Amino acid sequence: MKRSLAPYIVVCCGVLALAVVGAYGQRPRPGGVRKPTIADTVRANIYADNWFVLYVNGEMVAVDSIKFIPHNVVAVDLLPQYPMTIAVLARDNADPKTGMEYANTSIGDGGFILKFGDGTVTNATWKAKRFSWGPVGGDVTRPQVRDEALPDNWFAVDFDDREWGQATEYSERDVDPKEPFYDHDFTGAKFIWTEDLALDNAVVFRTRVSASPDGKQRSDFSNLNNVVPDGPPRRPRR
Ligand SMILES: [Ca+2]
Ligand SMILES: [Ca+2]
Repeated sequence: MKRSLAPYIVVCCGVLALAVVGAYGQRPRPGGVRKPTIADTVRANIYADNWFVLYVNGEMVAVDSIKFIPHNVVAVDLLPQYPMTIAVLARDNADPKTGMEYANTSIGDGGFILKFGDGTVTNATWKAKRFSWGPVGGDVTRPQVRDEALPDNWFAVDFDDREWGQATEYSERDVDPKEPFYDHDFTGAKFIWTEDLALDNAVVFRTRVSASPDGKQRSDFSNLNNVVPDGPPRRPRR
């Protein structure tokens, strides 16, 4: 008697699918949320002349590990969530009392550029405001610095930056990035700073990304900590 193989094929395919889903943690969890994997993240490439701290949706996600030289690129994985509020404090290397560098012998310039794997890039649509600048008027004989207090919540999602000006874009020639910059993907991103690349030494940038710039649909994992797990919690090993 000739028997159809169709039921066996269906069962085998089902078992295989469950095995793959289980292995990668993709099984939908109660509430319809699955565990994120590294494939859900995007790579963030960030270069600052000379230092930065980066907040996404009010949380600190990256700090430049080298405050002066060598000029380095910081590359981290982010789990994107939209709308995405990005806030950056960037600092040029400058003496806090004179605004100058290299033992008060010269005025250095700044520069900041960022690209995320979802297509988020720095450009003149970002907001920018200076909080420390000097030497005032470029006067290197009697150098003075002016500071404005950084608001406590400058990185918060609901911080009101409507009165701030736009960032100014600068060319690669203006900023003169060092070698690590060319080893990372910054295609489409622009160097930004305030209107004064040389004298403004502490700058905050902010922007709000309403949806993924590359148009790719991404899962929202923002409520992950409120999802009831599949099984009972594991007991700690003794
Ligand atoms: Ca400077
Ligand atoms: Ca500099």
